[in-house]
Amino acid sequence: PQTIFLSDYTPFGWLIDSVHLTFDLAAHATRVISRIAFRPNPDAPAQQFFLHGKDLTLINARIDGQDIQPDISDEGLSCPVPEGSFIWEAEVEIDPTNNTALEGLYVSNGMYCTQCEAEGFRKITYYPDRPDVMAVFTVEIKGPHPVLLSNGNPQTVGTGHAIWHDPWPKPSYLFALVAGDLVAHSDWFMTASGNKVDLNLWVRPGDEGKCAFGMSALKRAMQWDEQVYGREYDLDVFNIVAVDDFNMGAMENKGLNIFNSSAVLASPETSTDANFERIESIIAHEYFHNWTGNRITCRDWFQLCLKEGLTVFRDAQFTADIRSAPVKRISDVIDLRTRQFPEDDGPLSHPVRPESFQEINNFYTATVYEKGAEVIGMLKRLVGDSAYAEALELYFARYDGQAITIEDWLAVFEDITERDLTQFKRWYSQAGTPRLSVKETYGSGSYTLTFTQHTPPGSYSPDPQPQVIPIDVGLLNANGDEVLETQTLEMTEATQSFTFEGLASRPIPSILRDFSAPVILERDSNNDERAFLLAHDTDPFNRWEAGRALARETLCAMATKGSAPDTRYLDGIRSVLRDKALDPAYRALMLELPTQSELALFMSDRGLTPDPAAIYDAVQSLKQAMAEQLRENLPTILDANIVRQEYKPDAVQSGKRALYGAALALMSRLDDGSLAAMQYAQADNMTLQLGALSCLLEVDKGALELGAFYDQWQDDRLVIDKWFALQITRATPDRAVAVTRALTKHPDFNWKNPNRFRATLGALTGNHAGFHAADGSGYELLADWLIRLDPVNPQTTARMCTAFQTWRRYDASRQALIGAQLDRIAATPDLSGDVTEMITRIKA
Ligand code: HT7
Ligand code: ZN
Repeated sequence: PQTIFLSDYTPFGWLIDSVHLTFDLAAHATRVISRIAFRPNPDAPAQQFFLHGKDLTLINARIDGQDIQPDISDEGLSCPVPEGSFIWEAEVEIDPTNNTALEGLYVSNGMYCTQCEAEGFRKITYYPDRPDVMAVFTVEIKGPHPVLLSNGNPQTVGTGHAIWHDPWPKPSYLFALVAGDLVAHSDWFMTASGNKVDLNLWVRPGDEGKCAFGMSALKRAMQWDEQVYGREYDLDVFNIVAVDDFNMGAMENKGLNIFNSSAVLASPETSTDANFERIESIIAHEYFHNWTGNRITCRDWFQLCLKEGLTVFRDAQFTADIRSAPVKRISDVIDLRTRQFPEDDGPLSHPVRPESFQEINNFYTATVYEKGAEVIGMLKRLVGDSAYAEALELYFARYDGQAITIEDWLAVFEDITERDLTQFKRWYSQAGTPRLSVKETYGSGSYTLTFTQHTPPGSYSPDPQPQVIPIDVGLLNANGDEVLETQTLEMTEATQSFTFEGLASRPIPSILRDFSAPVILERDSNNDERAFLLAHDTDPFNRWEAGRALARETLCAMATKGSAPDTRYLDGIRSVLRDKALDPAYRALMLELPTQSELALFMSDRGLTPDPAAIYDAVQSLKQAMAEQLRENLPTILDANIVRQEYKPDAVQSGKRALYGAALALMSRLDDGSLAAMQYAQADNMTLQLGALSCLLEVDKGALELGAFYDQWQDDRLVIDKWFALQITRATPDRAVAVTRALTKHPDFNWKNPNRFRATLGALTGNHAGFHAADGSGYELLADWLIRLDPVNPQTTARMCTAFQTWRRYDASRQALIGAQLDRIAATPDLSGDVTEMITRIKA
């Protein structure tokens, strides 16, 4: 495969005035006719005319009405063209039914749909398939389907024929088409300027009852974007379509968002509170792309974080605003530590803006998305809220309709604040998670914090330089009173001191409040101080963090030294749990233990070799100890958090159910699951039903309920995904591989469906001790299936290779076992470019 470099960027030699596409849909032989008006790009160097194209059968091509015979390769075509403007016309044939890669035009359950980001449009017709070529599209669709959709506004719409026109210039990756037997859940939204927008959520017949929440979330997002960012919707219609076979969560195509059905369909009976919250945030995310991604897009794919980092940041702000800000922040940090820190710490580490790639699909990563959002959060913290708002206004005004770069993005902040962001830009170009260590001194009322930053060198950044780190700090006195309110310290040097005067006694610092930077804080603290902050910190994030750090410390000591659970953790957690002034959702998060993979990273960061079985045993013992410790309190907590009102997936109710569920899991260890069994029988919503089943399986009960669950839900594909995943997630380490293997033989294991594949093999990789079984059976089973899936769907296969990215952290025997599977995958004949790149990088 070819490596592409950011430094090689050259603009395309032509601009496009208009694109007219006609689709004649047929299962195996869809015809696509294109008519494109090209004109020379005055800002581009002279070049050969080249159009991308993949897996296309060219029927004919014409320039200004004259037949031509272009040179065709696997990647596209080239031909001589006139010096000035010209009209390109081509007819190609494609086979959507045999398109199992789910990229380009494909068929899912009889429905035609497209996925063009990043480079899927070239599988539809010959075109300059790059984000900096923006054009106005008109699309005509012919096909025997009741619903025919494309981007923009409808011009003619009926069964068998439709014409759509999108007035906003867009790159090809935002093109979309849908055709099928679909039904709409419809509503409308009045924009602040008084334009009425028709809203439709298109689903398969039978799914109508799962649309109401998605629609209401869309309206909340539209309103929020007007109120907070002043962004209005810009077409007469906004369509969302739910599709069962989809590689990711959703796609922001202009005016026609396409969603994985798991990311939009919901009902109280079939969806958990977590599902509802995820749906709300994905709908918001895709909607927010209308401005951050669509109206202003990326010049090239190296700039992916320009749209993704900013849009993740915006969707997080939205969730924080309409739910709980501390709970959202804590959840995001858990996610960052679970997915992004391991990526940045291993062979797949790359900067937020990578400088080279082979397959762009492999760079839709936690680093680009989540660390990309953290970088924007730091920028906002450094410049302040009002400068951020002004910079964003300028951003939208200056770049509307353009395809731009990170330099352009930073320029608006420099112009508004007159700050030099040269050093800040290192967050975009340096890979790796900075380690921030702290030393402190106190004397004569003067307290000094000295920070040192160090980013471990990696292949992408062999010599990392100091970054600008906003460090939010508060100080407490021994009574737990705040003697210094949160201040943002701006660290720019490798080592830097900050002094606070006039303190009556040595303070207890609360450092990196609100997780003000994506770094690993290395502080020589102790469990007494952590327990103090768990009891007193006024910053909700750091209070939670103190509990998490205590849990990590005690679990690490239990796993490596066989220590007993630290009573300071158990006592501290009990106090928090009993504090009725605290939001139940927050208390539920406090009860959650660090993930086993987080503990593995924590240990390897300390130079220890993590033993997955010992970590698992430590977690089980600590849960048991927590249950014993809270024995007296659990009934009260359970009783106080039963929701008696009609089900609503809002923050208040879901917070109570989260705390109830966490308490029930502990209670099940004391009563052998009898309360959980009762709750399972009475549950009238999926949160309670699945929660109860999970508690039962965790204490090795629930076989009957598991069977009953399948019988009840066998016709609901999204619920059956949960049934697959839960059994594997809850399996003990010695059984996880066998359970997974058995489920891959289940008649419902449709491995070509990415959701089902992820619910099964993805769940295995999430069962830390099961996947890392000492005999290597987890590695072998995953490799078997990756090898099988690759020719069918390289994109999903490549994403799942990341399960091996942490391999160097484990013992020699596990490394050898994983290494052998990586070699086996690499040696597979005709391995896709996607997977080849991933395996090569992981092995490097
Ligand atoms: N911008 C989209 C990213 C994406 C994608 C979505 C679905 C299938 C394949 C895809 N490749 C890239 C989704 C988003 O971040 O909003
Ligand atoms: Zn996105």
